[in-house]
Amino acid sequence: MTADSEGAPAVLTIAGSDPSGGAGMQADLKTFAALGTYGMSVLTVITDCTTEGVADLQPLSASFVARQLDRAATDLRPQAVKTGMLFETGIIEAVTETVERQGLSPLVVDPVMTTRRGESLLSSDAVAAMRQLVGRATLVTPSRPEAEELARMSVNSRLEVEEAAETIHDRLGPNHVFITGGHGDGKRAADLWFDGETGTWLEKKREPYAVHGAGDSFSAAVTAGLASGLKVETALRAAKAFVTEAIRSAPSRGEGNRPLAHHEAALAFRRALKESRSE
Ligand code: PXL
Repeated sequence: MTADSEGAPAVLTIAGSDPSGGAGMQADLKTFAALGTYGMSVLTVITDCTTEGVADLQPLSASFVARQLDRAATDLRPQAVKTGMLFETGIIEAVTETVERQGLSPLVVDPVMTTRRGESLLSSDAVAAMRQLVGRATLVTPSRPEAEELARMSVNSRLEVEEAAETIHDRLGPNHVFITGGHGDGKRAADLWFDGETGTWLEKKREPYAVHGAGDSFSAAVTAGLASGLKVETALRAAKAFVTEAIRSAPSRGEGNRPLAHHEAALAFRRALKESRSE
């Protein structure tokens, strides 16, 4: 047996850098480590970002992103892959082509388009390429505004969240759709999971403060779960428990929104796994 097969599962993120450490690649790698997986990362964009938001960004060339991905995935085969901020058409197409050629799976696509403050993290002509990538995903995890863009409809009620998930599934072709913050009534954080047949709401209490990097950390936690061999449903439920606890224990840090407490939340993920095993 090789050392690889005995070690922690390898999991890869293709994402942008957030120097404040709360979102993007940094959030993904912290999540992977907290959940006991071996994290790998392909950098797409360097941002000038703090807890107060993204001030500027510089994308790498699409060919260099593709080369990093090709070589990293050949050297250390990841057991699951997620995408975060890809920013422009060239990078999205290069990632789509390489993921396909390398047969990288399962694939979680977090179709990063905007921050919670509404800052754009995707160039306006890149939505078409993003829709193509979403079609290759095992799971896509849009926020409500991103779901509106992908489904090309406005979403203002639970029923419309359900319709948007079905539309994304049927028109674009991912196996599972998970819309985060799908119902913003203030008190509950309610997300919708659609598996191609049934929509299921996952709900937890919402904290009364804004956080930085919750969507990234959630999709990273699901990807770590899939790399560890969990079924999609088990990975989603454990990731929701993880991100809820990482938000609950987030101390105020910096001038803006709170970055999450990834390490404090690892136990919540493991507890959720135990619960799903005993059901
Ligand atoms: O949370 C979205 C996001 C993704 N990736 C990077 C970011 C952000 C938000 O700030 O900076 C690099």
